[in-house]
Formats: sequence, C-alpha cells, structure tokens
Amino acid sequence: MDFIKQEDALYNLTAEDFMISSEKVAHVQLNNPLEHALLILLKSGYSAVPVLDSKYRLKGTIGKGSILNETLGIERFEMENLSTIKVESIMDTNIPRLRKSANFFECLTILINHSFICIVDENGFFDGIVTRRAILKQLNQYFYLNKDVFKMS
Ligand code: 2BA
Repeated sequence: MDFIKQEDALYNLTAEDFMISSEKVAHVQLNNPLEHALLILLKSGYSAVPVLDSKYRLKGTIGKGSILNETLGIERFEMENLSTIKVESIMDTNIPRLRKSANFFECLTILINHSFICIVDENGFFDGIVTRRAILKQLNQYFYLNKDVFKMS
C-alpha cells in the first residue's frame, strides 16, 4: 500500500516542482559573439547553457564543444572566429522542451539522453530548466522511502 502511495507521489510531481527558475539559470543571447558565450560557460562551470532572444524566448542551447570546433582551422586555431561568429549561427536548435506541467516521467525519459531540459510557456518564453541531478535526487528519495519494498538495506 505504501509502495502505491509513493508511486502516486512521483506521478503527482510536475516539472515546476524541481525546476531551476530562469533567474538562476546562466544563459546567453542570440546575438552574443562566441567569445562572450565561452566566457559564460567557463565562468559558470557548465558545459552547455540555454540561448534566449532579447524577449527571453528560448531559441536553443550552446556548449563548449561546438564553440571550440569553430576555432579549428586546417593548420592553426582561428581564435578571431570567437569575436566574429555569433551564437545564433552555431547553436543547437534541435532540443527537447517541456511545459511546467510536464510530469516526472516525461522529464525522466528525456533526461536519459540530455543533461537538462528547457521549460517554456505556451508562447515560448523561458521558465527555467530541469536537470538530470534534480530528477535523480527525486528517484533516490523514492527508492529510499520504499527500501523495504525493494528489499534494500
Ligand atoms: P554540465 O555542465 O555538464 O554538468 C554536469 C553535472 O556536473 C551537473 O549536473 C552537476 O551535477 C555538476 N556541475 C557542473 N557544473 C556545476 C557547478 N557550477 N556547480 C555545481 N554542480 C555542477 P546537473 O545539475 O544535472 O546539470 C545538468 C546540466 O544542466 C549541466 O550540465 C548544465 O549544462 C545545465 N545546468 C545546470 N544548472 C545550470 C544553471 N544554473 N545554469 C545553466 N545551466 C545549468
């Protein structure tokens, strides 16, 4: 019976319950040069962050790997590309996105292949992110609370 209650508890969680809200998420803007994006990524310690437009609508994500790729010339690093190329032209636009109302299992399924999911409202405005860490924390708590059922010590 307890097991069923806890399972219900996971089903009742929505993305909003474990989302990092937009004001705490490091991000870059479409028209930023790559050097600015690289600075944000290096200073924050994250490997990828969301890309927003000037109205805070989600447009994609950008990571360290794709920025460094742009500096690779045939015989040397073309560091000048960091100031001439804009985030918009190399960002990843093929990214998963969910609403705040998405349930725990929708988030879990996407986070198997992505380290975070962007959360947007019905007009595409950025609300925040759900990270793999947050979802694993909930799962860990669920298994701990049900340890008798799963015969864990
Ligand atoms: P990554 O940057 O590849 O980070 C992978 C994991 O390393 C993170 O997993 C977290 O557990 C740890 N980590 C990395 N940088 C950290 C830092 N500065 N402080 C504390 N822990 C750090 P998650 O927490 O599951 O995050 C998944 C991904 O979500 C991160 O991948 C990053 O791309 C993004 N992310 C998380 N929090 C963010 C934030 N506040 N702003 C922007 N992006 C964020």
